[in-house]
Amino acid sequence: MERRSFLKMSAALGCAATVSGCNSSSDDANVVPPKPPVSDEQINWSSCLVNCGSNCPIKVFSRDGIITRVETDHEVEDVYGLHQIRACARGRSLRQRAYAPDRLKTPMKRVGERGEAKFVPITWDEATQTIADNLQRVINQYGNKAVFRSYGSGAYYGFASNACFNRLFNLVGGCLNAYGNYSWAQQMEAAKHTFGTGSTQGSSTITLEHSDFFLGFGYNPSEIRQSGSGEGYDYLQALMKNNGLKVVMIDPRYTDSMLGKESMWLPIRPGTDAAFAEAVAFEMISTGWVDANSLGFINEYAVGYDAASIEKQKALFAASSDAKEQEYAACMDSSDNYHDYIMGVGKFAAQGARTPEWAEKITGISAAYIRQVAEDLMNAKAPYIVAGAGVNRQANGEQSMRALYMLSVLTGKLGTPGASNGELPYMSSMSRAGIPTGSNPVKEAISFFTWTEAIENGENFTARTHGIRGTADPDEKLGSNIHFVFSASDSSLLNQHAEINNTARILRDAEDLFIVSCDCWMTPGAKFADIILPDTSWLESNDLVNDSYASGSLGYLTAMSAAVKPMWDCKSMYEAAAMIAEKMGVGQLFTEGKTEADWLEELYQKTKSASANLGVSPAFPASYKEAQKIGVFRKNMGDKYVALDSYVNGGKALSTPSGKIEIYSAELAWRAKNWEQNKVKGDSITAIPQYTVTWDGYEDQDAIDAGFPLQLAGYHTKGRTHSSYHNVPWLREAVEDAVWINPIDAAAYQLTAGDVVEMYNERGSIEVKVRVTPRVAPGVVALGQGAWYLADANGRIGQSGKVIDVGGAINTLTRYIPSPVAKGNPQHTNRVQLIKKA
Ligand SMILES: Nc1nc2c(c(=O)[nH]1)N[C@H]1C(S)=C(S)[C@@H](COP(=O)(O)OP(=O)(O)OC[C@H]3O[C@@H](n4cnc5c(=O)[nH]c(N)nc54)[C@H](O)[C@@H]3O)O[C@H]1N2
Ligand SMILES: Nc1nc2c(c(=O)[nH]1)N[C@H]1C(S)=C(S)[C@@H](COP(=O)(O)OP(=O)(O)OC[C@H]3O[C@@H](n4cnc5c(=O)[nH]c(N)nc54)[C@H](O)[C@@H]3O)O[C@H]1N2
Ligand code: SF4
Ligand SMILES: [Mo]
Repeated sequence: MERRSFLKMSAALGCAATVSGCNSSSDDANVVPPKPPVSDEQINWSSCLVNCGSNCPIKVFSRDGIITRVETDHEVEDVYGLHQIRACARGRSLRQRAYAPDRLKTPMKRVGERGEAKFVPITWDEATQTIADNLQRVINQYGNKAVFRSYGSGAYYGFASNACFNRLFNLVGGCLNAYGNYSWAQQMEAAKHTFGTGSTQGSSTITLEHSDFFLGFGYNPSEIRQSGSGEGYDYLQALMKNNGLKVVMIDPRYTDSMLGKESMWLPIRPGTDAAFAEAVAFEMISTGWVDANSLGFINEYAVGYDAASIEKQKALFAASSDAKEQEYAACMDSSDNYHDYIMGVGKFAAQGARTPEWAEKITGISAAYIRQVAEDLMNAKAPYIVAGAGVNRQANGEQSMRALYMLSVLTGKLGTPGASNGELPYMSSMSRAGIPTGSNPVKEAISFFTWTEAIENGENFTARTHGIRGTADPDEKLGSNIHFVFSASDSSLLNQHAEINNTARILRDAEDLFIVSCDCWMTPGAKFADIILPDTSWLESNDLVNDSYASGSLGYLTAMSAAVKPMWDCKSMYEAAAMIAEKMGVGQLFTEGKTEADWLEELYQKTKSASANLGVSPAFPASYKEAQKIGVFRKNMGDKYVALDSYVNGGKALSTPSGKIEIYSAELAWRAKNWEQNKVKGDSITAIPQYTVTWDGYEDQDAIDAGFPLQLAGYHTKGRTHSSYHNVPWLREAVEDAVWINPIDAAAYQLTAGDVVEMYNERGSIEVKVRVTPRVAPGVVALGQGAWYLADANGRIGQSGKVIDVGGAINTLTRYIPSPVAKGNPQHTNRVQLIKKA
């Protein structure tokens, strides 16, 4: 019998689902059956609000103010479309996380050296007064550009989110802005300069049912979108509907998105996807296929395939009255065209053609397989190409992404249902009103990744040197270093940012730097704060949240209600920001005289009217309080977006400078001439996509000569969402933190499963266990990112000359070098060496 039917039947019989408690003998007729232990539990709806792209609802059971257990959503029949939003193992461990021994219980101030983790408890009054005083002092002394709220993707609240601190800053003159993100920085720039999009306008996952060939680069929805309603589930459903679909996966690791669902796995060396794409392009062009099949499409919809298309666009720009377009024309050079580059003719004669044999040596994938993929692409009527963000999180990941996007252009099938352009699949989500942040009087923005450098040298940042935005000309300086960092629901303060030893040095050495951390747990970054504010956890919160950004075709909204009162001396981010605002004389402006309940009612009503015609199930009730009783509202958004449909079939120009697909980007040609480049190997910008040899890449002979023979690929593991959930013992048991090594390499290093190694490079040393597995390409080792940095208690120094990180954080090994165009994070580009520990 199915569990559901058993439950239904036992309920109908009026007895609990515990079989032993149900006895129908007549002797017992007057005996009240013992109550099942669950009967007097209170039920509340909460949500898991990490940055994994879903916000799964969580059903919280409590008794007498104590959380007894949590369950996932199984409120509706599990029929695809309006299906159950089942939480993954992380969400299901939320009770452990809420009651973790390292919960921050009271505000604290630093008494030791920064990073030493010596704190004493203080009152909320003292904590918020100290923050207010220092914030005002920094603003008076250096201006609002010296104030920065660091990244913070740890809690996707609607109301009591870290946006509350932006609201506060904007009331006192603003703070330095940041553009870009750790997830997609390089690909956002690549997509913008190719398609005029933001990198998430690929065809929706469910349109895969119309495809006849799937080509995925670093595409791993089964591990990164684990929610029962996420992209991973949509992907499975599409594969089930389209049983004959040929699926080729290209990844240095054999991921859970494969496990038999793929037709072919091609283990590629990290950072070499552009070489692979160029060899496929060579096959498509050199066989005459492009001329015969797609040249018409390319000529009509794209600029840059050949010299003539570039000359034509150059003439249009030269004749424009727009000064910037005239500058573009002056930079454009038609000898830099894609055809000549791939074929190794004209300007590129010396470098030679991008043949499969050339790419085989770089990628590790045989020429025969490269030809096979090219063949499949040429034969496909609706090829669906998608590149995951692991490909972009590389030194010059911009080039890899642009090179992969090119393949979709060469097929000439864009706009056909079932085809896609290489971007991440488009997914809509339900709208939800959040706390208004007001507007920021400060206009300048740095790249999110450069904040540590901006502590030391922000005053000298310009657009030309660091890609800052919001200044009048490329040489105008930002004019201030960062002196105040507010880190809220954020571990980028240390653990999630590149090169931990460098970050720690900067935070320790900064001359005048005040740091606030607002978190729920004593994280590695919180140890560097001057003041720590303890936030309430999700299970203690009332809030309103939507389905986040990658929840697939199902949209949903959860009206969260607190299962238990704020524990210890914790307060929400809204309350914390309101207290600081009060101390800075803007308390009334901040709260507008409203209570938490008033805000939530207002935001609920706004949300409700924005979705009035959407037809959510069940319908939204009149008040927020009633909505909290219901908990979850869902709507099948039915995404059927086809990439570039409105351009190819609807005649709507793209928002690139030319209005067309840009194989040749005039803006990048301009930046190649005007931006500072070539500070390190691979730091270069080119008008057309080109495979680039980078520092710590496969072809970085300097790093190999320096003693680092293995490429280290990071990945997002099922055991955590970034650093979130690291402190849950169940998850540490379920997903072992071990570095994957291929049996060929393991034999060379004489390693067997379970051995402990020191993995190191010039940036640092970590100690980790080894997992020997053919699921990783030879010459590559792979480690899940997000483990918490922990310096060895005895200060043991590793081969790197740095204290060994026994926590095993991959960012102890990553390098701080902003990428050329996006100034983004290259955290998957690393070279390392291993030694076995005795
Ligand atoms: N379980 C879990 N889910 C998560 C997260 C998490 O931490 N844990 N984080 C969330 C967030 S914020 C984000 S941004 C996304 C991240 O999602 P992604 O960026 O897609 O995740 P990654 O694991 O970094 O990379 C995906 C795959 O790319 C492969 N890869 C790495 N380098 C290369 C390369 O050079 N070429 C090719 N072809 N493949 C490569 C990796 O082996 C991996 O299997 O995941 C989200 N979901
Ligand atoms: N080497 C390497 N580094 C990476 C990546 C990689 O692939 N490799 N991925 C990058 C990516 S894609 C991303 S998005 C970033 C993510 O980096 P972060 O945005 O820093 O994400 P988390 O590590 O999840 O940290 C979130 C923090 O929020 C805290 N938190 C959780 N719930 C609450 C709450 O209710 N209130 C408060 N106040 N705090 C809370 C958690 O304890 C944690 O400290 O990491 C990046 N770093
Ligand atoms: S980590 Fe993501 S998939 Fe897992 S429960 Fe939380 S929101 Fe859902
Ligand atoms: Mo991310």
